[in-house]
Amino acid sequence: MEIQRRDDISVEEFVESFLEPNEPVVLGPRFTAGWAARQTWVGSDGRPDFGRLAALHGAAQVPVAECGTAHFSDQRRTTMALEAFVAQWQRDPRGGLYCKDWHFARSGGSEAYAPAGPVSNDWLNIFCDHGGDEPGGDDYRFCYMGGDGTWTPFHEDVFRSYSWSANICGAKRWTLVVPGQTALFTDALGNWPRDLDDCDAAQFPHVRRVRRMDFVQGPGETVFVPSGWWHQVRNVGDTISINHNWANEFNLRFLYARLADDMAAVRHALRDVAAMDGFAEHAQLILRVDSGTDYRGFFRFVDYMARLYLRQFTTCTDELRRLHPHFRSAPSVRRALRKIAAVLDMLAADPVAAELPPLPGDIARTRALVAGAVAGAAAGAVACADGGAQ
Ligand SMILES: O=C(O)CCC(=O)C(=O)O
Ligand SMILES: [Fe+2]
Repeated sequence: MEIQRRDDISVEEFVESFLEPNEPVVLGPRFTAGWAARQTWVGSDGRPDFGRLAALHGAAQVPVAECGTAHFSDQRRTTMALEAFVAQWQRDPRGGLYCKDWHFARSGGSEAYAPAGPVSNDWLNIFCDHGGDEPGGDDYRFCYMGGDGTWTPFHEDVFRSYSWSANICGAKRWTLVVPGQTALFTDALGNWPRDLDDCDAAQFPHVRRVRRMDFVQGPGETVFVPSGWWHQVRNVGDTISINHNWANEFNLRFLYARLADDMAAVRHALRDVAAMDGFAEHAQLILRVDSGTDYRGFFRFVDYMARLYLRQFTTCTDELRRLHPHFRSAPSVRRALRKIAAVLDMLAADPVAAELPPLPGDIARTRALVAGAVAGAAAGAVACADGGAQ
């Protein structure tokens, strides 16, 4: 299958053609052309300016994967100063060291780039900035850098979130798998291959039938990875990228479905002790360790966003001011609230939530507030529909 590409795209078209249908796309280099990172980190030969990187961020402690190793479904990881990483990278460009999941914005890098308008509707990072301890508690803004052949094994993104990933320099070879095919690539124990192109045919006999998109992302291009599209990525030449995991009204239901599925798996694994005192709370604890959040954490996220959108009818909040104006126009605010209402309805009907005080009451209260707004109580204008000026 062919990936779609757009040199330019309006936010409205991105919503209609990619966010709503949950389809991937590669956006052209114009979306990153103005980034400081693209100008200052890259030499005139198009390769990383190693000296500059070390001078700017050398002291930062960064997580580094050893791509030649396996650690469960991932790779072995260490931490080192960026300066040491860059020195090793220069010394041995094919040594397989891959700086990944470095919380780059948190280490002072937020001036180096600005998310493109179409992907600015980023509730996960708004919630993290507000100090919400769930889901996750840390932000989801990363920098990746590594030499030719460094790679990320096959995976689905955290919480079934979206990702966008922009190349500062270098190229990436991507494989994206159309959702709904997990039966073709998991074995009886629920294991999946680290590399779709190099796995045990006896363990994964159907892997060749998986419908997938294979493509190369060039310098400056941004890949949008929709929710639930498993993927693996391999760098071609010395490559630096910036990416965010993100979520919003369009994939909130996928995040909830993922949480509910994970919950069902935990309850199944613990079925022999289901009668024990405090079982519901124990199951939440395990869910939290396994999946990075639990029912209360997920509700706190939805509740925070619901209240933020409700406030839009009277105040232009700083949080939403960061989004492209399309995403805070009156129709978008109402659409976000409708989609939040749908997820709150599912949570209210979920027997797991019913057993976790004070969730049932909290869900009912927020649901009533959102339902009131959706039904037209706040059908008028919103406070900062016009690009943020109040
Ligand atoms: O660039 C990589 O190595 C991995 C990127 C990725 O998995 C993502 O953006 O979701
Ligand atoms: Fe990913």
